[in-house]
Amino acid sequence: MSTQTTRHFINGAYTEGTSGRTFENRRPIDNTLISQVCEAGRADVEAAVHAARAALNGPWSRLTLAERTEILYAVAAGIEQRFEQFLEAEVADTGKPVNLASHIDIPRGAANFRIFADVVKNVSGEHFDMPTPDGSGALNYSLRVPKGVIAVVCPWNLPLLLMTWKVGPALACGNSVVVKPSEETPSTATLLGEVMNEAGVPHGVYNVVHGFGPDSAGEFLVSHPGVDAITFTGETVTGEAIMQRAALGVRDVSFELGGKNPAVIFADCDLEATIEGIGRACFANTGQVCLGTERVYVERPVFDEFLAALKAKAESLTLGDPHDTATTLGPLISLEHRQKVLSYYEQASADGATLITGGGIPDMASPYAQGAWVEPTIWTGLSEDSPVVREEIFGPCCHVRPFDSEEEAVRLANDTPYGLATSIWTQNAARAHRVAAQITVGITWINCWFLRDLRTPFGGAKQSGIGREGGVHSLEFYTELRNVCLKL
Ligand code: NAD
Ligand code: 6OD
Repeated sequence: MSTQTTRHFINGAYTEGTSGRTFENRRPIDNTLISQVCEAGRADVEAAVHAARAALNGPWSRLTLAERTEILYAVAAGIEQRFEQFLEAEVADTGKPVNLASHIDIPRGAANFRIFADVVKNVSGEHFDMPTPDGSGALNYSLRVPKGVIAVVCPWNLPLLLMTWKVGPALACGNSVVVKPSEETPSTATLLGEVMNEAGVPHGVYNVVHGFGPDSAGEFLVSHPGVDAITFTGETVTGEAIMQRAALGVRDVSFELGGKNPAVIFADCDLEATIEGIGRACFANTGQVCLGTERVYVERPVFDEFLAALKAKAESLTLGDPHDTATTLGPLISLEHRQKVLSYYEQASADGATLITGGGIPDMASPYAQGAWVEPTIWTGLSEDSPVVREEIFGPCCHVRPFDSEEEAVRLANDTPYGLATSIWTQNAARAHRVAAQITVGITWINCWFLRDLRTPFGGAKQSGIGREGGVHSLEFYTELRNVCLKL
């Protein structure tokens, strides 16, 4: 069987580019080869940015808002028409269960275009009448104009969902984009090129270049002076590197970065619903969700009961064939990432953790023995300064610790350089409200987790990000607000 090639998508056409270099894309379930991926050189990134600029100055800018949004609805419909193709591509790249990808990743890929088409159709501007010395007056009004060519640099954990979460609003606001998908998950961004063409998106509006970060497509793209702004989702340390590049030319950034998210569970919570929510927050997508919970603080009276129930939840997860509807846990994204996660499992044991469940590599039958599987894992008994409690692991694991007062819970939750998300579990609404106000994060869930309304502001505090996207908040990043003063 011939090996497939994953190509760049530049100016409406697939191309192998000019670098002559390729890299392997492998299935994390069994480490078999999916495709050889073309790696973009500087010339390929240059071609993509050039195409994006030409489209911006050409046909894309001449469309009316109604025409542009109709095209975005067609993109959403196109994803839905090719649902199975997107699903298969995402499942191959990530190993996530079809149950998960078919309910979250792929539907959100379509929804991200629809919601932002709706948002931009309903934006109103501001205007101010002002007096002038000659008495005739002046009218100030604001215009929102596209920011330009946007670089979209993506991670691997929710590839289509997180990429379209940026491309949807960028295109809705009239920008053009050059996307750099994660080297681990190049397939769905590539497939989207076909949908863009079928939906009538002018060539050059949506471009995809493949490669790695440093000294590869990612760095070439964010360093390119033809890029007007950079939206990035990934690790905080990568955000720091990109921000240095963005400083050249004083380009704007929107960053969704790492987290070490706490959950705070009070004794009066609905324990069954809490276990269900925390089980998802710790283990969904094999713990590879930036909003996931890796620190769980539980009020002492329910600590033992909670821990036993969470252990049972972890042990009920079924690993295996992603196409089997009984499968609830996939592998990690790669053997390399598994090495990182396992190093924290070893660190936990070196730091004297009590292992409640998991802690290693599961016994997987053929053909999965070569895959990047890891056991869902729970610890207690670590001190708060252990790297296991301080650093983002991005695996299916959590540390659970008891607390004795609301003040202590808030102090523990806030003791981190990150500030992405938290969840609070209690039936006391006043307390929930009080605690929510004190935990420094961008996103707080009370008695739920990852319940998303795409109109709401999304982003992180502290080292978890810069800026907010979602609904009208996305317009702050994807448009320039221009004031016009008309002397009457
Ligand atoms: P990563 O930072 O390693 O890579 C993300 C992307 O950046 C990849 O496409 C990579 O090739 C590229 N890249 C790496 N170095 C670069 C450089 N110097 N210049 C330009 N591009 C570069 O992140 P990851 O491992 O793919 O994803 C996991 C991380 O993403 C976790 O830290 C997770 O918390 C975070 N994340 C955050 C959010 C959020 O909303 N806050 C969402 C998803 C993931
Ligand atoms: O739901 C979203 O829009 C979003 N940005 C989710 C991020 C998940 C992180 O892994």
